[in-house]
Amino acid sequence: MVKLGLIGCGAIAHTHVSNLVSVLNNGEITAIYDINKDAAEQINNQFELNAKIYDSIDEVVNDDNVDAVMVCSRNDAHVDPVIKAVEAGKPVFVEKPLATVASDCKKVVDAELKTGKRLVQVGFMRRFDPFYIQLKNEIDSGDIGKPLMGYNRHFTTRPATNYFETPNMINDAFIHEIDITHWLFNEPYTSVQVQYARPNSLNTATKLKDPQIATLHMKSGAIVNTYLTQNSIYGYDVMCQVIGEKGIAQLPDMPTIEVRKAGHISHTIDEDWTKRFITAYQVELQTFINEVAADEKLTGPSSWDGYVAAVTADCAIKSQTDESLVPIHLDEMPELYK
Ligand code: ISE
Repeated sequence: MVKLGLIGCGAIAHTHVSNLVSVLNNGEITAIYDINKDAAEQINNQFELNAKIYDSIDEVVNDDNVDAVMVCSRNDAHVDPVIKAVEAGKPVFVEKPLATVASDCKKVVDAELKTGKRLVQVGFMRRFDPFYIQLKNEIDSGDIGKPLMGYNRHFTTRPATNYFETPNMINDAFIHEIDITHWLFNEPYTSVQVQYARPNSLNTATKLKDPQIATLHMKSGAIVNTYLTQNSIYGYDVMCQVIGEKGIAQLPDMPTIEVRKAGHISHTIDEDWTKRFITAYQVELQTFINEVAADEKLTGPSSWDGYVAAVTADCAIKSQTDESLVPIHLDEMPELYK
């Protein structure tokens, strides 16, 4: 049994813990910390975890009854616990983004490189989604020819948090497409541009410009557009279409059953993103637990992937200021991540 220390007890922690206690094997929460102790107690009671509730991150990380750490705190509070876990030599699963700025991600990469071992898995769960995996296999098979361009839709029903601001569209939402697109296309980005479309009058987040369109340019000349909103109102809707030289591959429009009734054909569209990606959340965490249990090299998205995404996100946030095309420069990938 892999004993896990949980840091941060918000919505995504509930998703992971619910999966842990009901579907996953070989993992249990033994220690918890949240800046708000009531939240730690609430999750402990709700899922009958019987975990020890601590007053600090250090106590969780250094508890002998903790084999690995799960960081589910606010996006801007990931780095400290991740580095502490790495320095204690403990594997750590951290929710996306690894950090909200690339310089913080670099600190994690450097701390991990010092240990000479991969200890970090970042929660880019889309890489574990069965449909994204099929899409990648199709592209990698070469059957649609070289990928030339693409389109993503990333529509969230309503803002993920009540403090959602314009840059969060990038480092909280678009970060998923940043990670998945270069993984699908097998090549690095050269530049990114963010533009604003007509403002949605139904957007209630006063510090959020919504909707946005982000364009990623790749080394080969391939271009991928992503339409982003946190106010789709009608439901959570994710699409990815890749256009190749000989054909097109795309995610199913709605991965739910089709119903024909009363003169209509319909699909249910969930409001909640965790339902669309529930399998992906389960497989990513089970993969982490299995690899930790077997003391194997972690194979999920690495801190380097988190860093690459954050470098790109930094450039996209820069573009948000004047909608210009911002060049992206990446360092050489260290051996540990190859
Ligand atoms: C949220 O934080 C997530 O991570 C979801 O996967 C994403 O689709 C949503 O837009 C984000 O706000």
